Amino acid sequence: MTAYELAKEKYAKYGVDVEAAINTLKNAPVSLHCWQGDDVIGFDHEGPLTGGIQTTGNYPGKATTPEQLLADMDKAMSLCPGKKKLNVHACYAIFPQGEFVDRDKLEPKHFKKWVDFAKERGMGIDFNPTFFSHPKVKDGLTLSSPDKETRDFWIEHGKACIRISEYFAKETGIPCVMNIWTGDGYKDIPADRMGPRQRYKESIEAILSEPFDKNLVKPCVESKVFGIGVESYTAGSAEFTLSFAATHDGCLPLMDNGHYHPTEVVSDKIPALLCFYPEIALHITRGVRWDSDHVLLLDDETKEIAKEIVRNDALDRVYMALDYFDASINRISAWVVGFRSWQKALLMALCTPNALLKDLQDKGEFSKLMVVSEEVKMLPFGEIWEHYCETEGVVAGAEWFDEIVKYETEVLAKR
Ligand code: RNT
Ligand code: ZN
Repeated sequence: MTAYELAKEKYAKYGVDVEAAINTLKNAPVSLHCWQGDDVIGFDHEGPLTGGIQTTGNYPGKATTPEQLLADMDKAMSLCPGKKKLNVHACYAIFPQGEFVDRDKLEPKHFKKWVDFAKERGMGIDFNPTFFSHPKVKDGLTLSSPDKETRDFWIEHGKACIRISEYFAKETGIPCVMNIWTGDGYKDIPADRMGPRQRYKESIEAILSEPFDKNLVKPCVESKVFGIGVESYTAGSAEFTLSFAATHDGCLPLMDNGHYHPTEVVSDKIPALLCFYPEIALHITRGVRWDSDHVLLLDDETKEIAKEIVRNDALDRVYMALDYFDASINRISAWVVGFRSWQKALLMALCTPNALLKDLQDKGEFSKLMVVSEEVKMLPFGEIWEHYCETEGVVAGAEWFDEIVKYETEVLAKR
C-alpha cells in the first residue's frame, strides 16, 4: 500500500471520501490577481500607486511590460495545482504602440491580449475598474466626489468596465466578476458623512444602469474600514456596501478579509451572508495588524474561511479571488505561496468530516465534538496534498522554489 492509500483509509474511518474531495477542488476556480506581479502599477500611467493602498519593497525583476507580466503569471500558475481564473484591473489595458485612451474610453479591444491568454489556457477572467492612481482622483475622491465632472468621469469608466466584463464572459464562456472598490474617504474627521455615501450610491447605480446580462457579469461592491491617507472615514464602509448589494438586484457583496477591525473575522460573516445572498465574492488576503496585504499563508483564519465555504456547500456560490501585493520578495513566489496556501486550505476543508461534526453539534454532544475536532487535525494531510499535486502535475514540496530561482537568474535578473 502506498502512503497515500494508507492516508486515504485513515480519512475514510471518519467518513471522508478523499477522492471526491480532490475532484471537487479540481473544479473550483480561484482568481489569481495580476497586480501582485508589478506592485499594482499597470500599463496606463507612469506615476506611482496612489489612492488608499500601498506596496512596500523594491525586490528586483518586477514586470514592466504586458509580455513580462503574462510570462510571470504563466510561470506562477505552472507551479500551482487547481483551477485558475485571471483577475485583471482596468489599468492593465494593453494599448498598441503610440496609442492611448483614458479610462472613461476603454474598450474591449484594449484587453484582447488578456482574452487570448485566458482562452489558450481555458480560463475565465474577472475584472476591476481602477479608481486609483489617476489624476482625475480629486482630493482622494472618485464616485463620491462633490464635483460632478469628477463623478461623471468615473461613472463612464465603470460603464466601460461593464462592457469589457461582458466581453470577457462572452469570449471565455465563463461569467466575469466585476468588482467595484474605491479608496474614497477622508484623512480626518468629516463634516458630512452621509453626502459622500449618497453620491457614491447614485454613482454606482449609474454604472449599473449600463445594460448587461446578469448571467455573464457579476458586479460586486467591496467594503473597507480605512485606507492609507483615509484613516478617519471611507465612503464604502461595510454597512454601505452590504446594504447596497442587498437592495440592488444582481449586485454581490465582496468581503476582503483585510478590510475589517482586527478582531472581526470574515469566516463568521460568510455563513451570515449566505443566508441572504444567492452569491457572494471574497478577496482572500492576510492582514498583519492592519490591511497590510501580506502574502496569504495557511494560517488559522485562512483555514476557517475555507471551512465555511466548503461545509456550507457553497463552492459554487462564493467567488474566490486572491488579493495581496508584496514587493519585498520574489513576486512570482509570492503568487505561488498564496495560491498554494489557499488550495491547501480548501483541500483540508474538503477532507474534514463536516457532516459528522455538524451532527455532533446538533445532538448537543459538545465534549465529543471537541475531541473529534482535535483528533481530525492529526490526520495525514501531507500525503493527500502530495497526491493532489501529483495528479495536477506540480511538485508537492518546496522544490518548486528551485524553478523560481532558475527563472530569476535566467529571466528576472536580465530585466
Ligand atoms: C484595496 C482593495 C482592492 C485592491 C485591488 C487592487 O484595499 O483590497 O481590492 O486591493 O483592487
Ligand atoms: Zn480587495
